[in-house]
Amino acid sequence: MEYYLAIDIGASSGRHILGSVEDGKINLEEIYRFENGISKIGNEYCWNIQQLFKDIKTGIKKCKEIGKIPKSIGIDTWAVDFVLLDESDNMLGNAVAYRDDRTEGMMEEAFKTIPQDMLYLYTGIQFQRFNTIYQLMAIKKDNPEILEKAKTFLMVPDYLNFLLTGKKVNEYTNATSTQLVNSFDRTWDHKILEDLGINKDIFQEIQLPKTKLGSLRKELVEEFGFDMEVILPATHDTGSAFISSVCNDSDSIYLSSGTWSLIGVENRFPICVPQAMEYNFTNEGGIDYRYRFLKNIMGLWVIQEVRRNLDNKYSFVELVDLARNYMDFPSIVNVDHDRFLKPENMIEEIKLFCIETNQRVPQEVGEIAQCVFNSLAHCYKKAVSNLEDIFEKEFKRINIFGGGCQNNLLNELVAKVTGKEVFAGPVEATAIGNIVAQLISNDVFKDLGEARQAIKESFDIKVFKANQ
Ligand code: ADP
Ligand code: LRH
Repeated sequence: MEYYLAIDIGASSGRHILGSVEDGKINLEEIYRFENGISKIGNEYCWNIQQLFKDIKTGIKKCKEIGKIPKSIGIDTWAVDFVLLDESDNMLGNAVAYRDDRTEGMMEEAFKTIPQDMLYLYTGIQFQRFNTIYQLMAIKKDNPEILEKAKTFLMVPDYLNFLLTGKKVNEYTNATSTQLVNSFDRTWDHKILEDLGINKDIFQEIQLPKTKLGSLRKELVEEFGFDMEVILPATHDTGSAFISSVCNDSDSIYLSSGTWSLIGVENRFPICVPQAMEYNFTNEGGIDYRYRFLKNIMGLWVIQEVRRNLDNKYSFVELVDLARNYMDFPSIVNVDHDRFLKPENMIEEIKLFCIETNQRVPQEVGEIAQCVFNSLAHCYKKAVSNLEDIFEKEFKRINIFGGGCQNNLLNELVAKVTGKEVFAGPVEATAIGNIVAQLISNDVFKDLGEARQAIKESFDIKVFKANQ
């Protein structure tokens, strides 16, 4: 049996999942899981990259312990965040997280140099204040010496790949999330970089998913007691997740449900029409140059924060069960508002929103959870209606995948509120997409079509009827 290892690191947790193929079906085995999150270093919210790399190594060592040494591995993570390296390849500053408020006002600053509509036309990328472009502008304003010393720009998974292999490349799907890649040329947009005064030489060659990066550094081979090939999946987790949609027809909408909810469709070309910009839909690069035309919605981050505010006393399953006691709770908050990006206290912020909008203020834990899930479903409904406006057609179903698709209450609410049939699964969509890129690169599957067919046949999908 040949094994392929996906290391999928989301904003809330990371996991090592071994994939193998038997009789055309994909089997998964989770061998290691670890926490991820942001914490303050000085006055900045940061990722602990060093700890992540330790966890990556611990999980790789598990493969040897269980006697399943993978033929190749691939890493994917959340998007937009990066590190800058000096001439000796040391990190300059911290791995600052996108929720840090250093980017406040930076979008408006960028638009002074590049008009907003031109930026959208060049890149097709939505306007989120945390995009890499605005993070780089924040560094330029607050710590210009960092950018002056920087010799290398690597996105988080690029950096982890560099630590594994010694090779420096920027993988395409994640690079597009920077809002610095031209959506038609599919490479760094030097005009944007020049206009913003960012040194173009720090950016690496863009490499596509399925590229074989090479073997491990010598010292790691010694540490692990084996070598393996590092392959680029769609290193942007959402790019890998969308590969695993089981509804690949033109009547289906995809919803990758995790810390973020990413809702949209897959296209062969970017859609940069004014209406798409007005609705703030993005055209992120995908495998085989598929474009994910989607909207970012605040997602299960909101319930993660509620849970944290309650000292993690309740599991996600318990929060869903408690919410079921308050199905008629009426208040709806605009979860998509920037105020929910990193509030001091999520529960208080939700209550405040209800007070300000003259709605009933949730008090019980179940009321708060119900308010969050119902609000998410209503937010999805709006995005669906935006999509139907742009495509001038009605979509029939929504395929929800990722960790959040285990929330049956949310699945039911989405079916009820949007009036669309919901297909829930696969849960580990991102890891599967990551493994599939490796499988195609290793000629186990001939192409994406064959791989998607295998995904459909390999994983259980739950159906929620619209009128339930
Ligand atoms: P990330 O974007 O961090 O990779 P995941 O895809 O792992 O996120 O999804 C995490 C989310 O999935 C959690 O925030 C939680 O809301 C939801 N979740 C995970 N397990 C369950 C479960 N058993 N029941 C309901 N919801 C769940
Ligand atoms: C989801 C995700 C999303 C990005 C956000 C920063 O994990 O990658 O696609 O917009 O994190």
